[in-house]
Amino acid sequence: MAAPQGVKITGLCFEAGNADQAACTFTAAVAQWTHEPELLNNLATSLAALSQEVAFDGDPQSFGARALCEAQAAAELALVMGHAPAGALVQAIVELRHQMQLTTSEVPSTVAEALSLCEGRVDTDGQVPWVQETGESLSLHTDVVCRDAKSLELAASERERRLGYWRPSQLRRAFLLRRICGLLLVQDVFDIQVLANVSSALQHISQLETERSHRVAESSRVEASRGHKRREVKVPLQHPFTHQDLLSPPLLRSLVQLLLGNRIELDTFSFIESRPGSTDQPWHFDVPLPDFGLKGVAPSVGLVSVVPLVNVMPTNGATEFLPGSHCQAADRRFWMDAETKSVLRLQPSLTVGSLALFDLGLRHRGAANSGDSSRTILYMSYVHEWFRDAINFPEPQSSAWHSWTPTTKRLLSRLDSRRYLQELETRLGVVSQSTGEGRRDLEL
Ligand SMILES: O=C(O)CCC(=O)C(=O)O
Repeated sequence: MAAPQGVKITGLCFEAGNADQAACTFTAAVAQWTHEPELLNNLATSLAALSQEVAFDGDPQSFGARALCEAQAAAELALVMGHAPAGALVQAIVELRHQMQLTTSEVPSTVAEALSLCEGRVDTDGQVPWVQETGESLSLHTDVVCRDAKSLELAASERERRLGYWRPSQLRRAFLLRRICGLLLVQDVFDIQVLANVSSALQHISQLETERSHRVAESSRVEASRGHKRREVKVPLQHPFTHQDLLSPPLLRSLVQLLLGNRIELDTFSFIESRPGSTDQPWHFDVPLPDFGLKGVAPSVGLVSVVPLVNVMPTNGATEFLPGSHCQAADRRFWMDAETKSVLRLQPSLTVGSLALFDLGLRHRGAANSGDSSRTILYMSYVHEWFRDAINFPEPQSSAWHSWTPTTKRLLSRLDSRRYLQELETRLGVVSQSTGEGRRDLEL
């Protein structure tokens, strides 16, 4: 069994004092189970206790002041993630910060402020502005909060990278960016050597696919054209692509857990190559998404991770996004002609090692590559285990299925495909490995 990710941090906890030890332990626990609001609540309590144990000289940058600010971020997050008792804790921490004169009510509370890290002043005047703002009103903040690449950035400190955890204010930031913008840019997540191995394995696959597509007239199931001089190739499930440091390095894993939970699977795992001369794709989202019938921000069905294997920028066709377009607008087609409307567009540059993480419902497109070399990215979508993209990834059906009426086909699709698989296994004389038992306890 793999060692819990939090182990690196807990190792350090043994040397700490009491409140320190508790904060340390809950930091490790949150790194391991970021989707659990109760753990965030416990982290908030321990950070608040820690802040009261250290001497405070009035400096808002002091350790105690920052610990209290992080405590507030953890408690707020626990509250929006559904842990109601965190509400009282938030109030208590806000009160404490007032007493220590770490907050002021001069500055109005805004979502943008909640996004600032604990290094700066975070005013809350007793309210948690963003907790109430879960619906349509959040989209009013898009132009301010998502205005440029810098505002969407999540940069781990050296310590966070080394130990593989995010401090609560960073998690709060990620949570808000997903909600408001549908997009975050995360710096330095991947081990460069892992990506170098992936890149060289891909060059080989790319070469084989090119030779193959010359031989095979029809595009194969492995490769799909994604537009002029652009193709998507599924990566094989073998080394180095199955390396955990590629699929879920600790900082990414923690974000995916926070934003989606821990019963998550990869749905798309491909690389996308756009060659010099490729043109802009139309604005789109990748999969048909359930309509939750909610105005504003819908729960996230999944997240796409764009992992550049070369530095990407507007000149070589970095992916372009319409921040905020994941929110349900009255007219779903509103975003189709973004060219002619004054909507916010962003085409962030990304360096190798970083990634763009965007909501599956966010409109985006691969842009024209006007450079002189190919632009290659890995394209990985993390989805809830209950989500199934039956359009892009239809399951195989039996020949009987093809003879049924549309209604029967629709209703019996998954039953038919299970039966079809079983029949194939029987014919091949293989014993089915597909019991649900092995998956039940698997968590991210
Ligand atoms: O190439 C890109 O940057 C994005 C590609 C994309 O969105 C797609 O092919 O659906």
